[in-house]
Amino acid sequence: MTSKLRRTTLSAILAATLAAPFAMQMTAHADEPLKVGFLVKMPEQAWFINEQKAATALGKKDGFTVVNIGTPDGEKVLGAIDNLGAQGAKGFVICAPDVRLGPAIQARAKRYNMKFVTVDDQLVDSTGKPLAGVPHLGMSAFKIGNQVGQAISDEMKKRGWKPEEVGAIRITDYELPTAKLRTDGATETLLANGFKKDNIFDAPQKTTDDEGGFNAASPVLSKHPNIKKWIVYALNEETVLGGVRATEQLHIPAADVIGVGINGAGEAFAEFQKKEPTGFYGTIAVSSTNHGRESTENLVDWIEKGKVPPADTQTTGKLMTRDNWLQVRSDLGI
Ligand code: FCA
Repeated sequence: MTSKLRRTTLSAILAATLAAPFAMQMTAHADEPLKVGFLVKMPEQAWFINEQKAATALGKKDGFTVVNIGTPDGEKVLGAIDNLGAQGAKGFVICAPDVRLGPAIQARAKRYNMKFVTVDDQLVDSTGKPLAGVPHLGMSAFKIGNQVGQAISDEMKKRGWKPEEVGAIRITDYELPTAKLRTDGATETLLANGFKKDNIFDAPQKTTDDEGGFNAASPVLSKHPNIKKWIVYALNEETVLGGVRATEQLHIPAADVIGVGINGAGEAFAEFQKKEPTGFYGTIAVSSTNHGRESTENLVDWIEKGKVPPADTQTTGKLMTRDNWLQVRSDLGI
């Protein structure tokens, strides 16, 4: 054997040895049914519980497995992708805890040759633009914000409130594009209906849940004790509920508060079932069931049939209040 030939043989053996564990890993999972992940930033929030439930139900019906994982920070997201990779999963749906994790998530998915789609919060690249090549399904955020603004304006008129005597707590998360679009949409419609621009006060939130809303709204209320009537809006109903709780803490009567959220999930239902109406007037309900089911279906069709999902699917919402919540809930299949 010439030394050149020996070298070639040796490197071939080396390559085969190195490749063996990967090949074994692939064949070990080859006969198992398809497995995909469903990763959400807040696994305790009713919205995300519904999405994961819908994904799991679709898997049961169509014969694939969904691994539901809660990923509240970047480290957990990357760990979850590693975990899915080791289990032989072929892809995942994700609502990430920070949309700027986009390039890191994309790199990690590539390592395991996994496809992924985003739901609710669209990932961005290093320049802040939507991450290319990652299909997304989310709310038509600005339009749904417009619906929030319209619902508040209509209710203000119904209660005979004069714009000059009303303050607005706009609970914001400007790091999250869908959140900014939602509150911008609401602001636009409120102003178009005669709301006073100077009476809108920003309350930046740290987390997009009740606690985040409460902590953001409280200092705004304390700073303006002369304002007696308040409206509250934000990216979702959990946050608005936190804001409404802050008005209750200061003994502002429910009749003097109009909070309108977005989502239409468990928290709003619980509020509508309270004996007396609270300052939480309503919410723009969107079907979390459809979000969970359709995003998963898109991913699975992509993996199994090579059908690339639409780049950006935008869903619509409907105003849900104490009066119609049961009907809207069943219409939307939530
Ligand atoms: C964001 C919010 C959620 C829900 C979702 C559709 O992720 O944080 O509450 O509104 O968009």
